[in-house]
Amino acid sequence: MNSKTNGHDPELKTTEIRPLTQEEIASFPGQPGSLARRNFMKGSALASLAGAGGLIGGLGLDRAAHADEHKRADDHDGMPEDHVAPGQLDEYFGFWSGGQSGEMRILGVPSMRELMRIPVFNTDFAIGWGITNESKRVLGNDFPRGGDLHHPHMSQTHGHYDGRYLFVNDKAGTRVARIRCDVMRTDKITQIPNVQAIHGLRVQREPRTGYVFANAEFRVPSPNDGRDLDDPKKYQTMFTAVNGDTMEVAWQVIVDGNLDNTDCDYEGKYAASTCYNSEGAVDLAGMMQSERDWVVVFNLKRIEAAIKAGKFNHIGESKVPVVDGRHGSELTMYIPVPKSPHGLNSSPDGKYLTANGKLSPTVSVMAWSKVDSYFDGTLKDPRDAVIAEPQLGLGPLHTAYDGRGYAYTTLFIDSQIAKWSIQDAIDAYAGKKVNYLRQKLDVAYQPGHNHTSLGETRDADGRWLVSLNKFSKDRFLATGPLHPDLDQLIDISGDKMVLVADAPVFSEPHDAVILPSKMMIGKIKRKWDRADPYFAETVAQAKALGVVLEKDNKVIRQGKKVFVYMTSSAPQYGLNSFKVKQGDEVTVTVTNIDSIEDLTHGFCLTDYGINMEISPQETTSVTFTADKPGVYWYYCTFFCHALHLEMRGRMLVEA
Ligand code: RUQ
Ligand code: CUA
Repeated sequence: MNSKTNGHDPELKTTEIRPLTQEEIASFPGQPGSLARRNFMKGSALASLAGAGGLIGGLGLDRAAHADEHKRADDHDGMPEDHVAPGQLDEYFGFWSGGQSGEMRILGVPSMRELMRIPVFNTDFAIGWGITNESKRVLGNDFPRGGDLHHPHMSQTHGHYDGRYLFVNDKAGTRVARIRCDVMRTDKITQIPNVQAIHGLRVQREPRTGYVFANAEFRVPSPNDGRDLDDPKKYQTMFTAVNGDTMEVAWQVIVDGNLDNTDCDYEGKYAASTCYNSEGAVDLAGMMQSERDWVVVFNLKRIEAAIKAGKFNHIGESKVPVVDGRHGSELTMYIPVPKSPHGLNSSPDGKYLTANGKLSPTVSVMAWSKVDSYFDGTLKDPRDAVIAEPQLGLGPLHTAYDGRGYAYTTLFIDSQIAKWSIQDAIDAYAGKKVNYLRQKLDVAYQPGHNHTSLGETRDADGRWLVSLNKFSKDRFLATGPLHPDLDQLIDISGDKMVLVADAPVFSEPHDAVILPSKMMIGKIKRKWDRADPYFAETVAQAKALGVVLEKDNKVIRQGKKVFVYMTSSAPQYGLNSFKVKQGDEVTVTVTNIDSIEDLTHGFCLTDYGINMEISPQETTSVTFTADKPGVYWYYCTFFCHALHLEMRGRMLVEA
């Protein structure tokens, strides 16, 4: 193993867990007074922070000096720890956000192999997402063609992943979506009213999900119908709770400031959000003025009671109950924390909540018990909920946990992950002379989120940590001006973090969740059930027309509407050809009667921009206007048989 993997302190032996001395900390690159190379780039990053350049400045990374710190670590038997031999299965699932692609991805961990993509807010030609009738029922008919997906979180029951759903946000389209984990398909998308840009998203842990909490980031006039355009004082944003079972919006809370990330407790009492721009500004300089912004805590019971008592309003056309949670409200608590805080992370022991300082080198640790005291009136100053504020380095964005009392915080500007002891940080804040910092690990480069296996549940197992880095610079073969992002896999099972793998990723996966694959045993279907609700409406329509999908191959005309039903069974469609008239509205429904696992067919209609996937026992349909006369071949797009290329037929369109 490369002894310099931690990048800073080869003297500090892995076996030796002791608090670092002040000298050791001072010698860390990134600490004030350190002469190490990293200070050089930090200087420029800080300089640009002071200007309007923001956090992205100062990325003049010195690759050569970095190289030996980032060699892959090998374990004792010569096999890299992330090695998963051909035919072997990964021990963990990773559910990865696809960022600006608007999709989700399933990865195997530790191999970091991409196993599957799940289209959500995007259109996807392979699956026909955004093309088929079934997907349009989920997406809506005039859906925005794309999305910006940041935060995937799995539903929980009593603080454990329960394998039912994944919930995700769309910042670009102000939406929340739900993915069924049994078939790994998006089944509901909800547009959030009255607000703009859903960013932070988390799920209720206790007793179950339950609520899906969603933060709207941008402040806008409400209703946003053209009024108050030039009057930012009247802009506002809201915290939203969605019912995870029905995917209807349960309620909204008006807040001060801009909401960023969110999390909740382990008892079902509170949700909380980081909140920046307490200044209410609309430009960068204005937003960075205050030394402190807030963590806003939402008292769920009080909000529910207020709504029950009728103390809410409606905004514009929306039927959603909206309560006022601005300063002075009994429903909320505003905890001052430095400075434009970003990530918000509950510790798996259920005791603490950390807000990551972003523009401050600190992470603020709050105790949920103090939140109790605030709402029962015994704690007067909300700031007293903060019980530790460790100084970790520059640009803390997100914190993950290992279930052993350690926290791992990404430092965006330092390009490092800091490992620290929660208890020691609490003791240090109380005045004891202890050193909470355990290790800083270089990552390449500029980490945003990090995530530990099971780290947002009671089951945090301290096995893996992934650092989701925003830049890869020169760590991969050149791919043109657009570089991949870089997700780095880190072994945290020992005393020291050890970097074990680099994985290039497309289009900014902000966040991910990681859980043992054995938790999903028996939960994931390997083929469709004929009674699946995903295509139930299509089945019902066929039934109404007297069609038995599993065996009928026929064309039914109703005026200018034509319904084409066919089966698919390798290597043939049930219909060799069908005839329609120019201008007809045609619905083609294909039922894959093959029941062998993995025997998927496609239906692609040439020159009509149509493709769809039909997996074993699935029914898929598409509706289009036959606006071009002539012969149009349809063919199978999934290689299904030795005669796959022959699996085709003709649509004849009469002029
Ligand atoms: S946010 S890089 Cu969209 Cu999750 Cu923190
Ligand atoms: Cu069916 Cu290829």
